[in-house]
Amino acid sequence: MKENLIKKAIEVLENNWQGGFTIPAQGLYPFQWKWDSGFIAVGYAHYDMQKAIKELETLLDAQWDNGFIPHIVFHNDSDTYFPGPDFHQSRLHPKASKKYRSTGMVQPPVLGFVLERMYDVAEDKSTILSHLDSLIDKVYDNHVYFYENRDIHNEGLVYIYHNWESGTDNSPMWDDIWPTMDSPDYEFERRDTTHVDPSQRPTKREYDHYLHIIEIAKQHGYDDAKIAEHSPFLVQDPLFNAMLLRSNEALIRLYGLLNRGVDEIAYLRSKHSLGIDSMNTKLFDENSGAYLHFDLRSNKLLPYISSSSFAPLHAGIPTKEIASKLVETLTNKFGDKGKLLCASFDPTHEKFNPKKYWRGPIWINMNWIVFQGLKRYGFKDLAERVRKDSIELVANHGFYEYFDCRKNHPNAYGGNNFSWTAALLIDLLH
Ligand code: 9WN
Repeated sequence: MKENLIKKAIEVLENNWQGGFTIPAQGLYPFQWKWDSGFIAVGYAHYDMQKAIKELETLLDAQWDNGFIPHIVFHNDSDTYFPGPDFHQSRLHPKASKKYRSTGMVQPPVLGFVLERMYDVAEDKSTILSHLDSLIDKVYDNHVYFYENRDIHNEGLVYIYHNWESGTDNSPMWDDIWPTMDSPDYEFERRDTTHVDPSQRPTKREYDHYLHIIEIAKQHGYDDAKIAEHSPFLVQDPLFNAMLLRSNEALIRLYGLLNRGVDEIAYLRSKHSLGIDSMNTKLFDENSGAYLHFDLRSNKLLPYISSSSFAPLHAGIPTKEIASKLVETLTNKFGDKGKLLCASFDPTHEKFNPKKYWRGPIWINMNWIVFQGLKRYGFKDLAERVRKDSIELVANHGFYEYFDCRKNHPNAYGGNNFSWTAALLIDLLH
């Protein structure tokens, strides 16, 4: 089974390869997405390191002069996706790439630990180090961008200003934010709902909110300080910050292996320890037994547990005591016998919807993150359960975007032949 699955996963990746970068899925997502590219490079690293490197080189070629890496790079003029480059207008920002059009927002900073995984997987360490040598400073610049522009309280935690920046687009926690915004009823033509059953995607009203935040950011020329002041959406996300911290750790290790970067290491270390403390004092909630999202507008934690709540395990953020509490929450709320791990949203909550996008289904990238975290803390059985559930889901249903966690309702949803599902499955099978 293993060899056959790897063969099929490679086919998915090869079909989505555009000769320089990889699309997440045909039709539905026809451009290059930032965190997708990172996960995709992990898959390539196992069988074609040149492609892994090229994928990241292309993405980093679209980096802005201030270190910002956009969430979508629009390499072509596809009209199968909305909103496209004409809507986003990245060049409103004076430091935006002149070469590529993109969005004016980011996605979770996975690239540091992706480079590290490539190093660990590579057989020829000296060749991979020479490639990493030419990529690592760009990723470092991206971390500096975050800390210098998005850590507005100097606490080692960065904000996101849009739900698309979280990667977990329509998670129920954002439901509390939408009523605080007075979003217009826009007229626009959705494309996603022509590729996928609309009941598995966000609603029209949710898209109004998504567009409204972008309109506000555009009015301010995508200026970070102005966004921090005016965006109705401003959140410290435990997944996003855990990815940044995990990537800090990876960059520190890689600079060490490259035998350079003394100043860079010192900078990352100081931000890192501040960030770990803030994650544990500000984002960990004793009552929920989980890390939560902090809403900087209402100045309070959003009371919802999701798969993002467990991502800090991957970055070594929790103390042993907090890690045990997280595992208790994961087991009790997400892990009963009737469920596969790991739902993207608390299955015991009334807002849980097992079929709808980020409101419940299992996503393989989140499973990969949770698996790595559980393994890191020595929760071997639970880690293995997450790994096995992921593999079985793909083996039984195919390389879909998301999956039903209910054992008596086996199903797969969203886009098919989805790149990161294929790429991370290759990694989980090794
Ligand atoms: C908006 C590409 C992306 C993922 C996100 C996922 C989905 C886009 C969309 O697809 O978001 O960025 O149009 O729905 O939520 O995590 O990176 O695969």
